Amino acid sequence: MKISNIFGDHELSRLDYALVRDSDVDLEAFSRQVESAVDQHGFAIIENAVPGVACDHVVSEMRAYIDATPHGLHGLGGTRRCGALVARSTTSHQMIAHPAILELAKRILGEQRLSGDAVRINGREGRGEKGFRYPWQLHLTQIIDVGPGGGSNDMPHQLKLHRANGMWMHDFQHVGIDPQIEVMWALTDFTEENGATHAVLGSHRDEPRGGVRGYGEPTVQAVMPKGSVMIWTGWSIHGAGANRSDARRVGMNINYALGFLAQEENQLLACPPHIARDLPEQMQRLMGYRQPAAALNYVAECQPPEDSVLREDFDVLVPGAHGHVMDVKFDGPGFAPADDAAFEAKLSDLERQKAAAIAADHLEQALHLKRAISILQRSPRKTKQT
Ligand SMILES: O=C(O)CCC(=O)C(=O)O
Repeated sequence: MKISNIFGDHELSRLDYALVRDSDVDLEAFSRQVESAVDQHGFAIIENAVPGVACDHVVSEMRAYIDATPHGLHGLGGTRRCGALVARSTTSHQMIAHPAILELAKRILGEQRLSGDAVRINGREGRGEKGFRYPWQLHLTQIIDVGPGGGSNDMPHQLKLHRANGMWMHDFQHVGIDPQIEVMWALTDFTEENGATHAVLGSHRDEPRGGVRGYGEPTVQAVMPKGSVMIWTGWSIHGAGANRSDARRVGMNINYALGFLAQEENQLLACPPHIARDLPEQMQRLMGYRQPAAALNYVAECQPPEDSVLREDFDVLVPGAHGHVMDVKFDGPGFAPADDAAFEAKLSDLERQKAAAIAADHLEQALHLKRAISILQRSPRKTKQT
């Protein structure tokens, strides 16, 4: 459907992912088309991005959390919102790491390919040729369940039309940068009646980018079958619609943002190391279990997350938990004494402390000690040989 507003002539473009999945259309060419639609209109829809049954699985994996959440928790009116999807829904991973979405995130965030944007690093400016890209990561994962009556006077949405980039402390609008993209998966069919997301097409091109002109413009709704996904920029004005049907409208909002900004939903807390440890590396990295640039995001003894918190027995309260080799010429005595007798004495002392902690029902303390024992046992005892 074509519309005209103060931002020009626009349409909500729809691209069919079946072209990539079932024929030989190249993923990069497809993503470039989506990117071009987002660039022109601020929004684009990918249909058939995943099979409908995958959406049903996500809803059933999240059902207990959705049902345990009141409408309007945190003042969000007629919507129920549940996050921590990486930890709670394995099926959501195929959407969170959907190849077309990741390609778009790479292009729009990493390479800043939308009009007016550029990557700017150390005085250089460009469009993200290899090695000259911004790091980006997952920013938020959230089921948005708009119940019947959601958006009515009785159950008002408090968010209404807005721009996601309104959330940052810094005013990025004059910087020529897209700090985040938003993605809304239809887990049930999105219809006009049940509150499909409203979009003000072209509003990402307001001047300045965070301007207010777009809020009075007519919206189009993201009517789409389940398994489809709408993508928009952090500058694009949008909002959940009212649900006038008698069924729930269930969407899954997954946002991505630059890796040197704070995450809206803290992924490292929402999916803590003891769960993240068992996930695929791609998912760990998307959440931010990595060092996105230079020293950013290190842990304890300047270690990357994968060499610290993601290791089974890493314990920040245990000296030497880094497990790296010590050199007697430069380093201290290490966690593992070089002398065999001292080593055995330390081991049995830790065992004794652990047994005492268990006997006293100090299970947390016992866990630290268990890890300390494990680290002691695998600690390099280089000092002995040198
Ligand atoms: O649920 C929707 O359709 C949009 C929700 C939204 O824009 C938001 O909460 O930021």
